[in-house]
Amino acid sequence: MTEQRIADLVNAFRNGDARALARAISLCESGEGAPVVAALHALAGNAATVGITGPPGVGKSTLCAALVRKARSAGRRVGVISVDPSSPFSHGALLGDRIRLAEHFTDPNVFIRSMASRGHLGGLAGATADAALLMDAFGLEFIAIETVGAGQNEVEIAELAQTTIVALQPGSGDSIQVLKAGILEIADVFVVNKSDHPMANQLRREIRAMLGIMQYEGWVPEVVATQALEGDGIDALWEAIERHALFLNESGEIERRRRERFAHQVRAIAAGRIRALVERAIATGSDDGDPYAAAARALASLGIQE
Ligand SMILES: Nc1nc2c(ncn2[C@@H]2O[C@H](COP(=O)(O)OP(=O)(O)OP(=O)(O)O)[C@@H](O)[C@H]2O)c(=O)[nH]1
Ligand SMILES: [Mg+2]
Repeated sequence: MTEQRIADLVNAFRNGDARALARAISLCESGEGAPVVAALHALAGNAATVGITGPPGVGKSTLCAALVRKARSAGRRVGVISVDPSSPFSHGALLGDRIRLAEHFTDPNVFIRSMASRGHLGGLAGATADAALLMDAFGLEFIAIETVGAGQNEVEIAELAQTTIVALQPGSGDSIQVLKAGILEIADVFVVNKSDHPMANQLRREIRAMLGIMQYEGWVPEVVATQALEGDGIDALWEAIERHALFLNESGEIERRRRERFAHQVRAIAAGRIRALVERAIATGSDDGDPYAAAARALASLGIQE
């Protein structure tokens, strides 16, 4: 893009044109977002970002839609980022999200964006972090980021969001998954969704028992039971999010998280670039003989001497 077109885009963005926001995010997705982020990042820093993660089908999108409704009734301008772990174009889940978020599609104060986490340099942290930053800079005040829990995704969402919600459902063995995936360290709020299920109380007990084993300093994760479809428990969830935000502000933890998020983004961008350069060196190098020597040659071609 020419400098003039970038300047026009930045101007339209500053004037509150939602198409400019969409365009800016698309540029980030195609790896061309650097000048736009450079021009706009200073406007960010005011949004509350909430990550919602959990196993497939647990009700993340339904929770997300309910939280959007809540944020709108509190008068906040809202952004939603729905991260699809595979392709956003082939997955049925996206259609489902559109249906669940349908009532918000016509609301000019709700900006909804789906993204693929694969295929971006830096994975989830790459374009998703850019999108969250740009939505924040655009003046959206509550940003919800949904991603399917798939190992690394949960950890990344916790780096990205101020408040991380881990949604689980009763009768699915989810608590075992939590232990395995290291989710206890990253959840700020646990949601037991579909709490009309007979096993809901057991799941709550299991989560509480797991929390009891951990040594938390400061914030101890809350456990909220919801029935997202009916809107039950959403007020309690909203209050837990607000308590967590208050804790972050009063303890100064918010600044530490901001620094961590920044470092995480820098790491993702820099590592993504190095990876791309290494891939290029591999593609153009010879593929016989000693892999260590080939790696050293690839690094040497980037000016890195071991
Ligand atoms: N009984 C019951 N069903 C629910 C509840 N919340 C969501 N559902 C249903 O569960 C199904 C999955 O909900 P989604 O919100 O799409 O779940 P998700 O976690 O976003 O799913 P993926 O994005 O595909 O991983 C839908 O059919 C919802 O209607 C609930 O509290 N109780
Ligand atoms: Mg979903």
